[in-house]
Amino acid sequence: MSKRIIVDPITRIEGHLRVEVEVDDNNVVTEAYASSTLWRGLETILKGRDPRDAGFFVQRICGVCTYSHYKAGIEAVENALGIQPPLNAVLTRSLMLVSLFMHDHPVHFYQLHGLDWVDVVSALSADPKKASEIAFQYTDSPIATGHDHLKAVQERVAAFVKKGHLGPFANAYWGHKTYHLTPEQNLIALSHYLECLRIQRTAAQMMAIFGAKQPHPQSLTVGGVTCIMDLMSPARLGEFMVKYQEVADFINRAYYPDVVMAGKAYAVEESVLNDLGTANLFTYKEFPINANETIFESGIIMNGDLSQVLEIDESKITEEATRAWYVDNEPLHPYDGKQNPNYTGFVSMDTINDKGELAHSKAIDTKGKYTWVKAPRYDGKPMQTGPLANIVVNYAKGNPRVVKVVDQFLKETGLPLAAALSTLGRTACRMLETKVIIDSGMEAFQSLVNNLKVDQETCAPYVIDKNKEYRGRYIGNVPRGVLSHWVRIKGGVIENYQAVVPTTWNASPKDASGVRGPYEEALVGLKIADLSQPLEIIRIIHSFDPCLACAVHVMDTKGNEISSYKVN
Ligand code: NFE
Ligand code: MG
Repeated sequence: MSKRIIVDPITRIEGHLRVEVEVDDNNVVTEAYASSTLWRGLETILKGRDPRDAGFFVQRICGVCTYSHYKAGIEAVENALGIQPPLNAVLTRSLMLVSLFMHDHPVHFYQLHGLDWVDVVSALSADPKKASEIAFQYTDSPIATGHDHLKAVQERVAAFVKKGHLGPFANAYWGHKTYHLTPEQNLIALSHYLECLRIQRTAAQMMAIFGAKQPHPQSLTVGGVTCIMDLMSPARLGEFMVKYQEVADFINRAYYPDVVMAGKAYAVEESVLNDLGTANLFTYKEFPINANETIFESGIIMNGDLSQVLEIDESKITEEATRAWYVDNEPLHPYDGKQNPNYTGFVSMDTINDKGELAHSKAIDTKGKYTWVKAPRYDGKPMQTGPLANIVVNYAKGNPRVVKVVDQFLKETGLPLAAALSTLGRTACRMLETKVIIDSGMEAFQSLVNNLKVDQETCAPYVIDKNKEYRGRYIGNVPRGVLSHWVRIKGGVIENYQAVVPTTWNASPKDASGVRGPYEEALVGLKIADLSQPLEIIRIIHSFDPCLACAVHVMDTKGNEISSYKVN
């Protein structure tokens, strides 16, 4: 008999995500459904607006990747109007994106995903002196060292427990048999969890130096950037460099060694090793560091074949909605995308609750529509995007910046390259992506400083001809993977606007052929140790760093309720 396990909501993500899996008698997942139960959005609201405002509206899609949609909205319009922003603007935007990644990835590892790997309760029984010594196994200059420092961390968390509650550490599956760090290793990582709360503020300040504020910076404009005063101020540039170094130092001395530590310890855990999910990988070039070069390159790998990296043909990108709550099922290219809602809800189902009693639940209709996330496809195929795709594609292409960092990591952990294609690999690749960025990002800074000496141009002039029709797009890489925005302009206003977002690719539902999206595919075949504590499901889903706020963005322009539904 198959059983249905429902996890709703998945916490420590942005937005609302429900996952349902069917398991067989051996507790092995035979089918999976990822459902976004929150409906919001901003694509429809853009119709009829001035294209110069697009960036400001779409920025509100998400406050996590707070800069991604802003940049995408500005650059899609620039692409449509044929504007090439000056080099100073290109490099400033690149450094702001560097700042976003330096913020977003460590916060994901420690605050959102870390506790899937780190058992906080176990850390309380660690010997701080021993932990202080063990920290040196993973880096020559650990942050988590010193008996007093680690003891203080332990006492701080123990104080929560003493009061009878674990505060932010409540409601987890502590003691679960798939945790693999020793108490001392757990304490090391826990101390970095707390330190990351401080360091993420510095990373946010980096963005604000050029962006005026964070979240939601506001110094980008169609044509360029407006932060000329900051760019011409040696003090502001110096401040950026100092903060950059502080955050990079944390990444080198905490994030990197912690992932090496986890990589070694979890090399025995089946549930994080054999679950690549969709083996079609998709990434896009990003981080200009001078007029001609980017840190990462674009590319596609199909069916896990690393021997062949294909070029991207953007005409092959579509979104369909056979299994999503929209009217128009058929695959449409984003220039022609539609989002007319068609909410069909859940079905009711007889279930057994965790006390063994018969109960009734709402459940996903396994034959019908089940999510607000559309199904993006490339050449009709689902694609996995994000740091795993970015690192693996760039490694396969022989990008020297990536090869150097990956080879070093494999040497330190003893893991084979094939381990990259897994949940453990997804989490490691996010750290490795951050490492490549901090190792190369200062090149963009140097190029900017050098260029400012001879050229102070920050904005390109342009006109919008009301008698002309334009269309253009932005495609780039943001923390969760490939982001694209597609705009058509007619009569001087926006005619259609579509955002195809990393989490839309990864949280995609099945399509007309029944082919699963990447989250779903990653779950199938998973063996769950204890059905009442499905930590393995959460760990796999978290490794993608879901952002459902980004993935779903539709609303009625008049603010009317289009449909009502209940969330448990
Ligand atoms: Ni809301 Fe986002 C990123 C974008 S979504 S976080 O990164 O774009 O997947
Ligand atoms: Mg969209």
